[in-house]
Amino acid sequence: MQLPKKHLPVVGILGLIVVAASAGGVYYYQFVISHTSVTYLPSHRLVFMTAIIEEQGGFHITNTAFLNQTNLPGFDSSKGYNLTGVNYHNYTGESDGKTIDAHVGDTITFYIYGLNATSPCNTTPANQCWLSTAHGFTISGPGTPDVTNGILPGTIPFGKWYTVTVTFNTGGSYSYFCTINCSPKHTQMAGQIAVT
Ligand SMILES: [Cu+2]
Repeated sequence: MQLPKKHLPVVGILGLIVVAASAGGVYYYQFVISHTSVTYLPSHRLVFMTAIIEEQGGFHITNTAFLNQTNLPGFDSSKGYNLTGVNYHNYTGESDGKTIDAHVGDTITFYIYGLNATSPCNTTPANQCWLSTAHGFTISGPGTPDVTNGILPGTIPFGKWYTVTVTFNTGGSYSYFCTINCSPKHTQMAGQIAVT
């Protein structure tokens, strides 16, 4: 349909109002509503990590996925997890390789492989060496996560897999860290779990 030319400014103004209104709606939805009323269905996340002495990188997240079924994947400390026939899909989390995002009510299953690494000896104090053959793993934060599979604190022997499943019912900033004195930089072997 051809509009008469004299109506064009009116159409233009109406168009601007529609654009402004929808932009305002998006703004209201994203910045006013979502921060107060959005709730999340609890999800089950799988977090795959490696653990090596801090001098060689410490904990490192290699993949993250949502588990879309109630049964946990098969697990063996020598072979690791078995995702054959498991209903899951990958997602991309934080990019620093150490931070895990979750929502209150989420369950996280960790799969952590202990990488072998010879720890250096300190010269000061003299001959202080770290002869660890395993890393440890635990979580601390504003609440105590419910452990539904595995144990916490746990042990990650070099060359073996460790798994633990925890549910976060309290929001806040958690940290996970090694509990075995494995290297001079052991106390820095840690990462964050942001539960929002
Ligand atoms: Cu360690």
